[in-house]
Amino acid sequence: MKLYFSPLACSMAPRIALYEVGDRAGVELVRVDTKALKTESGDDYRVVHPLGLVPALALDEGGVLSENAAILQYIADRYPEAELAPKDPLGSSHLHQWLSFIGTELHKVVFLPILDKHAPDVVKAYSFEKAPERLSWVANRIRDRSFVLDRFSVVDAYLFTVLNWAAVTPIDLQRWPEIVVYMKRMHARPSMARAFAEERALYFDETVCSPSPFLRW
Ligand SMILES: N[C@@H](CCC(=O)N[C@@H](CS)C(=O)NCC(=O)O)C(=O)O
Repeated sequence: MKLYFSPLACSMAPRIALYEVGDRAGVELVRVDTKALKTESGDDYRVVHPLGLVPALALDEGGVLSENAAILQYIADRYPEAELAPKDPLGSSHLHQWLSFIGTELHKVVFLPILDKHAPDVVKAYSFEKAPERLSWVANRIRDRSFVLDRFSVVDAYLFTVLNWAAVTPIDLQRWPEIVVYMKRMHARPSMARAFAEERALYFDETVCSPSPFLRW
């Protein structure tokens, strides 16, 4: 299996999930420059994913999966012993509910426009205005829980990855103490700490800017 990723992008979520699985996943990590649309060896990334987006997961049996929600679900289903997703129908629907919410309401509605330097100010303002209600919804959910679902799941991998971006936006997560506690708890998990440390090092190597924004966990 090959996971195509870009440092600290949403592709960190499947990396975390694969670290939870451990060595048996036998994953090869392939870094992508999403601006140049090239892999680190100079291959045209559009051959893997025509839209040039990460993550993409090239499967041993052939074919490529894209979309975080699908890739995360696939990893959880392929390695059930890692217990990365509930198995009962309602638990499974809650997993889909949260993966969809994170992918649409947080990733694309809130964070993408704020992080995209080409997004017009009016779009950024719209996203900034939408953030508090959505983050309060997350905070309410995790107030008395260790994880979004009853136990650790791929939802937490995706949520940690996306909320991590707040550090380089004007969104101050300190307004939601439950989220801060959750992020610290997630970062204490070996799979998260490893993925974050590795990708953070690659990211700052690439951008040559101060690492301080991502130091807070
Ligand atoms: N809906 C896709 C979104 C993927 C996505 O937006 N990936 C970003 C990184 S977080 C990307 O590849 N951006 C590069 C670009 O927009 O050119 C998913 O959930 O996987």
